[in-house]
Amino acid sequence: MLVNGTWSDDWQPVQSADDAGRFVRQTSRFRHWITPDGRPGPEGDGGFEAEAGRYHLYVALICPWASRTLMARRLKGLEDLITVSVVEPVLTRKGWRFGDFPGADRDMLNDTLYLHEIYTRVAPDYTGRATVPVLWDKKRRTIVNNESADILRMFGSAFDRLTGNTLDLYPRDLRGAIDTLNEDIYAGLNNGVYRAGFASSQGAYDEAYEAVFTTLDTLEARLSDGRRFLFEERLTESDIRLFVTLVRFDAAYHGLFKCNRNLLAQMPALSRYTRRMFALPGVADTVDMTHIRTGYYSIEALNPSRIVPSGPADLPGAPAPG
Ligand SMILES: N[C@@H](CCC(=O)N[C@@H](CS)C(=O)NCC(=O)O)C(=O)O
Repeated sequence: MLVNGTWSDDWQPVQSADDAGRFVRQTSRFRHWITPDGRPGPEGDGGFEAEAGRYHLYVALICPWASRTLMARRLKGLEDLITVSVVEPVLTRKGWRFGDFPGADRDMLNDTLYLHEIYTRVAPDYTGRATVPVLWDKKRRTIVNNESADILRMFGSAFDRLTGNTLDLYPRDLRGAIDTLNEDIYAGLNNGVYRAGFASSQGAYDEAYEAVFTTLDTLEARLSDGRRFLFEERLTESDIRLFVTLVRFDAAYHGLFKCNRNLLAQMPALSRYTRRMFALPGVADTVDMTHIRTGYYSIEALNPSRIVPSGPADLPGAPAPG
């Protein structure tokens, strides 16, 4: 991580822990919002008006948080308006790196090798982890926002006047219910799997494992009536937030993060749902099983040999076995 703008060599992929060994995720620092007219959003400064070609997204395809923003970019038809760079899947001792791994990019925009250089360019005294996603403003040469939940929400509506896209990922009448469900999915599942994987005590792991499978059981029951999405026929940001964790579950969380009561493939409604989401136009392009597998299993603290398992077979988006 960065400490006062300098890369610290004792960086660990495992984030901080509390006294009981529970994994603690850092809060994001850059919280400005792109809005249709440049007025400030719920947090941060104004001056970030929705414009074609002005913004750039730095992502990792291994990362569920970054993948939320990539999915929203596709589903909201923002591909021609917002450019993207993908880091390599392996988190190095200096954090995310740009390079030649298939499906990754060089940083053509800021000409950096490591993502942390982008953070210090904007905040020379930055202390914290240099995380993806990063939403970059080419005009003001600064970071707009590095919190995926914010980026997902602003992509949901800020550019609608430019794109004419009317898909409403956060409809007014569902907002309360979406916020509650997002919170449950975040605590029990999105972050729950990380709490299981990065727990540093048995008690913290047990607690997280319990939360993960309680949440999955609740969602399996909710989807068993055959509904297409979490809110019946309406695709919302909750679906995006759920999908990014489900699609990684059997490939990474079941094995590496020890969330192994069962595979997602053994939960019929959730499996059907995951494939349905995967089949939505453009979504498959945001899922790269090679990046996901290589990236997660390269976390040395959890997998010292860094051997990438071959199975399980038949994952959505995985290259055919052979
Ligand atoms: N709250 C952030 C979390 C992002 C995050 O934790 N990203 C991870 C990858 S999945 C990361 O970049 N980690 C780098 C590090 O910890 O040094 C968000 O949702 O945007």
